Order: sequence, then C-alpha cells, then structure tokens
Amino acid sequence: MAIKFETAVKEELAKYGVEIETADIKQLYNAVSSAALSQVAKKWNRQKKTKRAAYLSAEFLIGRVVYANLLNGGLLDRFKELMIKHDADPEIFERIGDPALGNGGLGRLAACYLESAAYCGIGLDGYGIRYRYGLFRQQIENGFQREYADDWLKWGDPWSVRKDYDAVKVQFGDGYVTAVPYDMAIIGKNGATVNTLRLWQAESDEPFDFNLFNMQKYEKAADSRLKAERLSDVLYPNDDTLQGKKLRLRQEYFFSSASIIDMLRKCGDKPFSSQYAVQLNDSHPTVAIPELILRLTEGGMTFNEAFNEARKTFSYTNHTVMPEAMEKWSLSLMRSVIPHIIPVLRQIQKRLRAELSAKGITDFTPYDIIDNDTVHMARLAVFVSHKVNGVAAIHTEILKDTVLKEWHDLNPDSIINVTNGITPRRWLALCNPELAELVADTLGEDASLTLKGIDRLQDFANDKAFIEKIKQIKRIKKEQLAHYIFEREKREIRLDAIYDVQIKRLHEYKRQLLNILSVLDTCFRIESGELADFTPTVYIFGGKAAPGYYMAKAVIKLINAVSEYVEASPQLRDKIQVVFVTDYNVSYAEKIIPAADISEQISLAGTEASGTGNMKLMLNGAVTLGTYDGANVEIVEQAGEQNNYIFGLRVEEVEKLKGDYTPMRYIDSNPRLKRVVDALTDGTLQDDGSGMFSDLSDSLKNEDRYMVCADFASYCDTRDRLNREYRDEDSFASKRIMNIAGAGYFSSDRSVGEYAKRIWGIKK
Ligand code: 26Q
Repeated sequence: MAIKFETAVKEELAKYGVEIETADIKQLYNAVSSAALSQVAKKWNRQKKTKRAAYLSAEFLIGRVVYANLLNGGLLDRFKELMIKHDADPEIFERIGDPALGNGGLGRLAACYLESAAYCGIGLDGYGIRYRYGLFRQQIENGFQREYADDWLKWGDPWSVRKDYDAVKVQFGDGYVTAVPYDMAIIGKNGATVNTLRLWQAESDEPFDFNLFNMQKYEKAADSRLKAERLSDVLYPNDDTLQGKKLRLRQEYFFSSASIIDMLRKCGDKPFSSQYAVQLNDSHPTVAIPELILRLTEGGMTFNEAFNEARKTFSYTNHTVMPEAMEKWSLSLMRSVIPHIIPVLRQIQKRLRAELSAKGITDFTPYDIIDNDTVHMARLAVFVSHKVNGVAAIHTEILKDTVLKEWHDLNPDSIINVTNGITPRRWLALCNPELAELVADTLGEDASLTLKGIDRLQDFANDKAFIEKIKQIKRIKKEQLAHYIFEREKREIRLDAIYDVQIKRLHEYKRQLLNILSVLDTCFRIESGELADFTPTVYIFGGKAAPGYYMAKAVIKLINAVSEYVEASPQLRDKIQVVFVTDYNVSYAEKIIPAADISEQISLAGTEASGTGNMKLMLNGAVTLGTYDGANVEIVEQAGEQNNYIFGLRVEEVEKLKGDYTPMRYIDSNPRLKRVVDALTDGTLQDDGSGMFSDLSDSLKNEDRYMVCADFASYCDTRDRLNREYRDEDSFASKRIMNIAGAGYFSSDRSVGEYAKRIWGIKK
C-alpha cells in the first residue's frame, strides 16, 4: 500500500524545507504531482505482456495535466480538502501553463484518446516528440497577432520521468541523434490502468569535442550537439502541410524510428504484429512503415515477410479532405535526410505495382508512392495499412468518393469510419463540475463521467425545475468566464447576453471571415434602426493563425477592427460586444465552452473533416450554428435538427457550384453583402496601413475559395432566427438539454473502443 497521499505531499515539500502554507506554486506543483505519481508507480511499472496499441503522433495537445490526473487517480477530492484544510487555494494550479505540444484538433484528439483508453482499461501508449517549445504564445498588439516562444518547461515537468536507459540512436544521413524518452503516466479510472505517453527528446550522442575546443574552434565544437538538439526544439505551427522543410522530415523520422526501435526491443522474439498495433495519426509518422520493414529484414526476414508483418501492424487515420494538404516529400530531400530508407520505399513501390498488376490495373499514376521526385506519404500509409479511417461519417464518404477513390475501388473493406470523440472527464467533469453534478444527481455519477445513459436527459427537456437548473448553471459559467476574461484581457463582458463562440485555429476554410462579416452586417442594421429588438450578444473569437498565414492573420486584425468599431459607438456597445481572446489554448477552452450558448461550426461543407470543439460545446449545452459538415451532421442526428441551426450549401451543392462560381454575382445582388465588403476598403474600418483589408476584399471578390459570399445570406438569416428564438429562454433551455442528452455518442470512450475492436484487435 502506497503511503497516504497527504503524507506523500508533505514529505515532498519537506525536501524543499517548506510546508503547504509556505510553499510557492512551483514547489506545491512539484510536490503534489510527485506524490500523486508515486501512488500509481507500482501499477505503472507492472504491465501485462499482452498485445498493446501504439498511437504515433507528431502532436499531443494534453493541456494542463495536474487536475486530470488527480481526478482519474481518485485524488482530486482529497487534494482539495488538503488545500482547504491548510487555507490554501485548490485552484492554485490554474496558473500553471499548458504544455501546448500540438496545433489543434489532431493533437487534442490524440490526448483525448490516450485518456479514454486508460480510463477504459485499453492498453494504448502514445509516442511523440518532447518539443522544447510548444505552439507559440499569441499576443495581440494593436490588433495584429504577434508570436512569442512558449517556454512550457519553465513550470517544471513533474509528470514526466526521464528514462536514460531506454534511450535509442536514430540514424540520419549525416550521423546519429540520440532519442531520450520522457514518460508520462496516463492514469485510468481510479488508477486501475496506467498507460504511457512516451515523448522523445533529441540529444547529441557525441560528447562535447574538447579537441576542437582546444584547437580554438569553439563554435565547431558545439556544432553537432546544437544540430542534434535543435531537432526537437519546436513544433511546426502550420496545421496543414505546405512547405517541405528538412527539419520537419527529420522530426518525423526521429520519433517514428525511435518508437519502432523501442517496440521491437519490447517484442523480443515474438512476431511484431502479435505484440503491437500501430495507429498512424495522419501521415506524419508514416516513415515508421519502411523503418519497421527495414529492421525486420535486417533481423533476417525476407522483404515480403516483413511487409506482411507491417500490414498486419499498421493502420492510418486521415484528418483532411483537401488534396493539397496531403503530405508529400521530395525524393532528393528524403535522400539527403534518410538515405537508408529509399531502397525500402523502392521495394514497397515494386510490391504495390505487382499487386496492381495482379488486379489488372495498368495505369499506376494515381497509386505510385514514388512518382518522379515526389514521395506521397498518404499513399504509402494507405497501401501498407490494413485499415484506413476517416474521422466523421461524411468525411469518410468523401474520402471514398474523392481523394482515396482509387484505393477504395481497389479494396472496398479497408476504408472505414470512426467518428471522433472527446473525453467527458476533461470536457464535462473537470471544466463544468456544476453541470456534471446536475447530471450525476439526475442520472447517477457514471453518466457524468462516461456519458453512458445521458440520453435519458431527454425526459427532462420540458421539466420546469430541470430547465431552471440548466439556466442557472449557464449563468454561473458566464459569470466565471466574464471574470476570467476580465483578468486576462482587461475587458468587461456583460452577463445578460448570448455568448456566441467561435474557437478554433484560424483558417480560411473555417470561415471566421463569414462570422465577422455577418457581425458587421448586424452592426449596420442596428445602426439603421432595423433590428430594434435584437437580443444582446457577445461574440467571442479565439484561435491562432500560423505565423506565415497572411490571410488568417488579416482576419484576426479584422475581428479586432470590428471590435473597435463597436466600442466606438454607444448605440452598438449597448447591444454587441466583440472579443478576440488572446492565446487561446486548451485551458482557455475549458473556461469558454461551459459558458457558450452558440457553437459556431461554419466551415464550407466538405472541408472540415470532423471538428471536435463542436462536440465539447454541445455537451456543455450550446446549440450548433453550423453547416452540414464534418461531425455536425452526426451531432444534428443525435440532438435533433430542430434543436440546432443548420444553414448553407450542402456538399453536393458546393460541388455543383464549383465550376463557375462567381462571388461578384452574390455581392452585386445582395446590398447587405455589398455593404460589408465595401466596408473593408471605404475607410469604415482601419487596418493601420497594412493593406490587409483590401487583400481580404480582393480575395472575396476574385476567388472566394470557401464560398463565403454564397453562404452569407443563409447564415445571416439563420443567425437572426436564433437571436429571436433565444428570447424564449425556456424553450432555448430545452434545446440545450437535447444537445447534452445527445452528446453520449461523442464520448472518446466509444471512439477508442471502436479502434480497439475493429482495428487493433485488442480487448479491454
Ligand atoms: C504536416 C506537415 C508539416 C507541417 C505541419 C503538418 C500538419 C500539422 C498539423 C498538418 C496537419 C495538422 C493538423 C491537422 C488537424 O488538426 N486536423 C483536424 O483534425 C481533427 C481531428 O480529427 C478534426 O476534427 C479536424 O476537422 C481537422 O481539421
């Protein structure tokens, strides 16, 4: 029996010579974390020798870990009592920054899946990179985004354990880099299962070269060390593939190779595929495939034996439908970074062509993994994997019909759908304890922790007393958010308003531009006296733009300009607030989501693979204002179309329009749209001489790739209807309840269970 948690905390603090009352935040964080970790240490080190799954991902956006681990370890209540007993603040760790080792949805999904697998007793370990700096810290200066380094380690990293004796060497064309693992315990329900997130840190295997140093060549002496250590310095801040950067390829091979070597070592003599199922989170870790084949052949297998082993082992999740986002590398770049992998790729290509020929296919062009100087990573992943999956029903259908059509024709059973999910522990129990308690009181604690049976809330959709409680909780969460935003942004937001929320990475396809143009249109109509009975609304935006993504940064500037426009007008200020929250991250999401009334999911139909923020918002009682895209389709199926607000073009209509889409036709025929587009250039709004607004205007008029103009009228109308219907607060609360009740399907426990059963062949 581990020593009592309280004793363990005090003993840890004694190492610093302090007590709970006198400890500073870092000391307390370290002590509480170490004490909690020691409670599960035994379990963690004693793992059963059954087949496990490995989730290979360049990103794990885990967010703040301390409360989540305390909750699952069954220690959260004891921790809070301990703090209160000593007159200390149980919320103190709210000040600890997030490890932001991911960009957005893909990285957060990986984190939810690890948590769910541990919670459900599924043996799933994560493998990734321990970036020295996470996704940049965002500041807004004069309305423009500025990026700063995210030094997440300044808080210490008490949840990680460095395992020097598990370090491995990764081979590159120009030498070796040492990969040192840092293990994080992923604690399941009451600590019954403890899985591992293993993040590799790049280090030099060469000691500092004193010969060079003595020869006065100081810089050179430090050179190779620096080069190796730079490898895991930063997370690439693009959430789409664009530039074939050498360092990115090095990163991908670095963690893929280290992870395969690690698993091989743990396999011993047993066949690899009997011990491991490997899930590729997008194509980013796909070089793990030739790496495994190479190592198996080096161990004595023939190529075909090794290939078959790889096929049994690997499966691949696709997260995008946009063809241009499919990851490609130039062969020459690959040759310079990982030359030893090229012969394996050629053999895989030979095998691919043989399989195609056997099926009577003579045109290899759409399939070739290596075509001239291009290596297609997604094709490699699809060809070798035994299962490929999309992340929402509509996304999987689009994959089968378009980007992966040829592969689907070749092998109709291999592409399947596993709709994404979110962990209810973080996205209900931890971020909204008030609502979790209501669910627990109504349906039992299990429903609040697992969402099992939460559909029974439907019976309360018209229950007066329940409706009152739901309204009251929303009010409390708005107060908390307003307080938090005041602290962070120094802005006061009103409580008696609709909280209309769009929080996600800034991307043209996600159409934050559509949102803000419609807000501007609302402003103009209020000014002209047209919208006399408008329900006051706070429009909340949050998200980061990739540092090199000019148009996305222009949209941030525009949102801030509209915000200023509103603030300058007493008439508007009375009805509207526009708030762009700074440095949106997982912890910020945990504050905003419980307070939201409207979840903006307005991507052009056919562009958002799934979306998972939409699920978090529905679970917290927001209604979706969205297009028929990604998981919105299934959300509406679960929660009822009448309880959500769907607008805009459907995928089929987008396809039909594509050939001769002319945005000017919409602009010329819709005076309201024309007015807001004009406002970009007629001096109504200030872009401080950056030229950004006229670039936005040009892009809308000339191309409008994501059909903002086509969906504008439908969006504004639906938004108006929502604004009117909100006034009947009880009927709106019924809609909230129906959304909460419908969220059960989106638990990541369900998703991970599907992966385990249908793809990995693993039992709980
Ligand atoms: C690749 C190569 C080089 C540099 C960067 C990248 C890169 C990095 C991150 C490419 C893509 C990403 C992230 C993609 C992502 O987050 N996709 C989202 O995945 C979610 C989980 O499935 C979905 O819900 C979202 O719809 C999808 O946009």
